[in-house]
Amino acid sequence: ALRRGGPGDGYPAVKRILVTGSNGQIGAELVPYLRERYGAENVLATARRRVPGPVSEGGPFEILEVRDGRAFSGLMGSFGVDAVIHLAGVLSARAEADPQGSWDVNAGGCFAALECARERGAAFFFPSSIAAFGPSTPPDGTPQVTIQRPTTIYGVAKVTGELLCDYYHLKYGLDTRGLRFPGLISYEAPPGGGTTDYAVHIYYEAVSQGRYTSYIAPGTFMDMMYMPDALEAVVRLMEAEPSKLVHRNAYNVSAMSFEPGQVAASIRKRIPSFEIDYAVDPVRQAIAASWPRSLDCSAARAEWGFAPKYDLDAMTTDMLEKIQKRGPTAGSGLHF
Ligand code: AKB
Repeated sequence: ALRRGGPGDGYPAVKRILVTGSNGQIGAELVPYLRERYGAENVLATARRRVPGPVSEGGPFEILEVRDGRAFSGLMGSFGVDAVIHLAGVLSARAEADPQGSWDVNAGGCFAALECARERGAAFFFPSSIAAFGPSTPPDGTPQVTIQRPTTIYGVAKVTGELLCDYYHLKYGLDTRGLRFPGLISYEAPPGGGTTDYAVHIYYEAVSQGRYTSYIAPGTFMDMMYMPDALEAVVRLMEAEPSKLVHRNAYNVSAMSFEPGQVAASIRKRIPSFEIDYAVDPVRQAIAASWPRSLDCSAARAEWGFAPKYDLDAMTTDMLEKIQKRGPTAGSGLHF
């Protein structure tokens, strides 16, 4: 869908890409990554508000509320969009505090975005999640195709998004593609309101406080991935040969599975005095317990070459280095 150039033409036929939710944890890094790869002028970042920085200043930027179909459709036409990366959404724990409002943004926003993509025949990327699974899903080696009965409103909207993407592909031939993201760890923009966020906060607190109180209980395993691997996965999937994509919406992807004590042990290899204790939040713990412990990603590897590079220790080294360099304030103070 994002593949550049035609066979033998020697010149890249660069796509025009619209990204929603560009100020979020993924968007803040994916927008500069896409601009670098496809040309800044070809990537239109959109978000509900303008935040000074690379997203709004490094290329085209427009304010967009994703449920406003008319405004969305207008931007699709004026920018000549042929690929939509739809990232706007409310994360799992925050969504539980407002199920109705978050359904509206997560499911309604996805539907509005798909409709706009349909009008122009644009390719479409949807970020699903490990949240699309629930307690009745096999938790270890969770298969690509399995039971999906999530018990969070966020998860229900993710399954809905996957099904809508399938429907638009089947009914309208839209080139929809998606990934079931695990917890994503990054240092550029902090996540907000997720269940896996502890695995980001812990690094900031390790640098600023030398200790961390985890809201997730010891022994709770969840799938995770470092942001550089997530960015590469999005581009690999969107550039993949369409005929190879059997499971389009959406692929299991994960680079590691760990529990809080293991992150602490990894941090201790670099900061030996680091300490962890626990004050478990029942809401986020219940969500975590309903998700898989480790995904089977063989379909992603076989169909489009998913190949993450970072394991826990490599990620810890990079996270601590980057946070130490820029100062720990960027990610602290934004805890859910
Ligand atoms: C969350 O915790 O809500 C997200 C996710 C796994 O989708 N990081």
